[in-house]
Amino acid sequence: MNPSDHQEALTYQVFTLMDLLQSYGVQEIVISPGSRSTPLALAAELHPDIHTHIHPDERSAGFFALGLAKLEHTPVGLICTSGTAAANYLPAIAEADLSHIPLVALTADRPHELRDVGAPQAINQQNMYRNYVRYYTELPIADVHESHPNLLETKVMQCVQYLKGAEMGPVHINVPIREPLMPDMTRTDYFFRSEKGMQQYSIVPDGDIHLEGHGIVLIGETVESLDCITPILDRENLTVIADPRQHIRRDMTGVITHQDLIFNSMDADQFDRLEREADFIVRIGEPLTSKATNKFLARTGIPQYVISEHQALKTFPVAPKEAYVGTISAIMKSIRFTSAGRGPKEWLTALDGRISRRIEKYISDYDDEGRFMYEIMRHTPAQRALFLSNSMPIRDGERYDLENTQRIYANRGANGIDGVVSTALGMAVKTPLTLVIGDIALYHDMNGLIMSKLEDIDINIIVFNNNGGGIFSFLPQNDNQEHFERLFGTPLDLDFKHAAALYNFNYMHTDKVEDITDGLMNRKGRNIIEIKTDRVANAASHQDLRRQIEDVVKSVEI
Ligand SMILES: Cc1ncc(C[n+]2csc(CCOP(=O)(O)OP(=O)(O)O)c2C)c(N)n1
Repeated sequence: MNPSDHQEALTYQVFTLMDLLQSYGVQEIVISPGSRSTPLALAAELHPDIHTHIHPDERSAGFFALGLAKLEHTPVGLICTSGTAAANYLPAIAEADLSHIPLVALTADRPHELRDVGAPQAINQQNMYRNYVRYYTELPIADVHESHPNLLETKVMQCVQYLKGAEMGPVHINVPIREPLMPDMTRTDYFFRSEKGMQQYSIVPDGDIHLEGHGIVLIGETVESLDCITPILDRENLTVIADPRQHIRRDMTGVITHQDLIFNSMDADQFDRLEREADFIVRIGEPLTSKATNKFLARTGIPQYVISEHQALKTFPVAPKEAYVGTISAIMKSIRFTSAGRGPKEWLTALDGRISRRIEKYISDYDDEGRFMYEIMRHTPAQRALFLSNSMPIRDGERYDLENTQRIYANRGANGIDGVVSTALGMAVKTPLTLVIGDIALYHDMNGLIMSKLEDIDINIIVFNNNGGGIFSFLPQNDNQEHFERLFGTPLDLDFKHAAALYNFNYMHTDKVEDITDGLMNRKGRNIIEIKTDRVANAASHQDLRRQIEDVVKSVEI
């Protein structure tokens, strides 16, 4: 191919690829700088309907894209150069796989003659995310063969099938590019900017499902908004329990949210009563955060039914009797519920209320992370989303949320502490947001803070600095003090005021719960609020309050 043919073919390929992806809904792309990816980056940048973000760190970029996509499950693209740059997307792609987030990784690659020969920045990128993506393809080297347009359309059409619906998740297109790398930037006539419909999936079961008696409906995180099924759930014979990440708990009254404390504290007689009174369990959406609830599910003999909006069925913690895959509201509408006798709804909802009141009464005796979380939630306005990091913030969030007013988000697909800052910042582009995070997780993705500065993204970051991994003090590893600090506690002795200064954040620190006010929680701009706590005292006071709750649960008469 002569040089002008090469440039023409390359320009056609990358401009058309970008235009096709945009026409199927990819309107945002996070680009990390590099040379081999030049034509892809320029194509995205020049496309008038694609908004680009520039992120210099691919690991954080992957999570930033995940955050951009997370709020509405809109597809977001990623562009990086060849080599280890691409490998850095893996953690975010693994999370996207498990949390069904439509990411499109476009990795530039060396052409075939530069692979396996010792050429620089060339690693094996072929299907490198194979365990985590729904679709992989490699484009041919751009050429002028007449089959090329059809091939591009086909590949994009195949890949976008996974950006919506029951198999939604990440996809990977590897793009080998030969030098010279500059496309013809005048050829924006390749951008047709058409809108291609992506099928709106609605899978409806063909049979009639009949569930008789009293049921417990456990609802985890879902892509579909479940507001429309509240009238179906609002029945005498259904006890509804919602995960903190399930927003139905904001809109529906009588939803139980203290399931973790309830299942943690129930004794054998109470479990027996539940077994007698509940005839079935319906599990909707993703598995729940609460360990105690999952333990209960694993051991109960009550027949369980799973309703999954994704083909990749998650049976954790135990395989159900039956599973239905499809649109949740359609499935729920097709279920015939009939009831007789007395179920557990009354005492379970009463118990949920009594736990709230007990927390309310005694919480002010403490000044630990749980108390701070309680105050943070009380003072955060409803329109602000809360992103709660793994591991204690999401658990404390579940435990001490008495008002159920905010939308709560977390990376609970793979439960990683990597990429939390970047995911939260990606989300903060689209909604006012507060991130609550521990010191280790903040350190882990400190690089991610740069996007707040580069794109002027407002965010409130509240860091519980207990100088190490607080979660481990709640685990049996804590019993062996000889190795605990070095292997699990891992104190880092960090003072985040330096991070705040480096990334141009406002900074304040406090150890007084009185400082958690409406004003502080709704502060505009880019803020890091550091709360210094003590891991050992925090674990002890958590156990203390838990004993109070145990008393409440145990006092329920059988
Ligand atoms: C990428 C990754 N590495 C390690 C872990 C294991 N892990 C879970 S929680 C945790 C400590 C977190 O500490 P911090 O962020 O300070 O929060 P805290 O436990 O104090 O709430 C670690 C290392 C993980 N979940 N993800």
